[in-house]
Amino acid sequence: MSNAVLHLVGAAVGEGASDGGCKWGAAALREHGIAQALAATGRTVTWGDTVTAQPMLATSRLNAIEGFSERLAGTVAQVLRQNQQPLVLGGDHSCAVGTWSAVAEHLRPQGALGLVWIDAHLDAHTPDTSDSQAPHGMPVAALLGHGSVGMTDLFGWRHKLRPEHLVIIGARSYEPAETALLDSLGVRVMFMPEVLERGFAACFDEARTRVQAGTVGWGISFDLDGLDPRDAPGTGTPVEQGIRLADALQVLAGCSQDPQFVALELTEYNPLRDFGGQTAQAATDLVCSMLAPQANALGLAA
Ligand code: HAR
Ligand code: MN
Ligand code: MN
Ligand code: MN
Repeated sequence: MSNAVLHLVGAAVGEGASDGGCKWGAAALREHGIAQALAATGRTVTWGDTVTAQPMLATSRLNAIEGFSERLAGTVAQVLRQNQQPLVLGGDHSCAVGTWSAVAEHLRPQGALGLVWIDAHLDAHTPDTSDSQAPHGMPVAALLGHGSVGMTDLFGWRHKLRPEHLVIIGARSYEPAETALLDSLGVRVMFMPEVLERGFAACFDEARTRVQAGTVGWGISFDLDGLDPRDAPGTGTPVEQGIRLADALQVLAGCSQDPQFVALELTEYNPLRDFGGQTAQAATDLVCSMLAPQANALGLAA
């Protein structure tokens, strides 16, 4: 899909996290010039609507995210119907429910969705297990069919993602209930010690092979806190010892050229913690690397 028009969708949501700063992430990336940078790689870029969470129309925080998820899903589904490639810019990671539900719905007539989830966290809580009750800690569980019906059953069906079609890379902050759920379902998780030992390249290679097997399309949900905070301090919840930016830029370069690559999502950018714009630039470089029409468009090795 590398020749498709790239359609940027802002996900203005911070209500899914304890610190709401990510709500301003997409607007700040836009101001930083992310669309111009993508256009400079040779892609045709258009900005669509920004979808904004509206807590004043909801009965609870979870309910606000449910309503937001439905509207974001509708927007992403429309982008896909136009044969354009969605780039969803968060926003806290609760936006993944809307993004990937829409991609799964779009692919459903042909087959299943594959997803690589890069994150310091597992995001595999349900409302029954989460101490924080923060919805951005729940999207993986919801996409796997566990959690509140308003998050699991968008478009009227459940299990948007099958466990064998998901790989999580970079996890290093999580609770026992999350590993219990993912273990019971058999999800492949590459915890950070494995990434450090094998290298991000080998891990991503395995992840891509796994999510491509038995699926008709795949994408990446990139939580910026998967990166090391030395390279990306401006995230909702930084955790030490992550994936280095230089490795990510090199390994992910040109990954969207795969004909089965459908969508990219970049989440948890918190401009209120991004003094000097280091993280905005990291985010911009990352999406340019992944979405460039040629792996060498930025002078990076393939
Ligand atoms: N596990 C913690 C919780 O559920 C932190 C969750 C989410 N934080 C994120 N997600 N940034 O990736 O409260
Ligand atoms: Mn996350
Ligand atoms: Mn995270
Ligand atoms: Mn967690």
